[in-house]
Amino acid sequence: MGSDCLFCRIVAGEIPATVVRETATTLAFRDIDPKAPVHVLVIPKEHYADVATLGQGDPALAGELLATAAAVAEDEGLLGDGFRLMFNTGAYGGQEVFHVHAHVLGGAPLGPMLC
Ligand code: D5M
Repeated sequence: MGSDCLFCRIVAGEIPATVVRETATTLAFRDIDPKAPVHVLVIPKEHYADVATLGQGDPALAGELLATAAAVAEDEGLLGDGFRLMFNTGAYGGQEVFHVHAHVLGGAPLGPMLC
């Protein structure tokens, strides 16, 4: 996608982000407006608009995204008490940035619903 996409610009290094993990195909960085003590976004470097498009277009990359999310949860000390992994998808799902991202949320008890 490129210059029109905020998260593509983070991947390109054009917009700063607090990166916590990077692989050849994925990037994890702290959410600018955290909704929990730990709030990290995990994205594929390649542009896909949402998780449905990614899951159907490149299931292997979707798996790599999940592996990075799990590694972030481990790094952040979330595996013992648990955490939430969330993909807002489309207008009714409350998605605001249309470059697929997993929200990794934890560090405190979360309510039954969030965001
Ligand atoms: O969530 C989009 C998320 O993206 C929302 O939690 C804020 C976050 N955001 C927006 N801009 C930035 C930058 N520049 N750095 C880090 N995080 C950012 P959605 O699921 O689309 O509603």
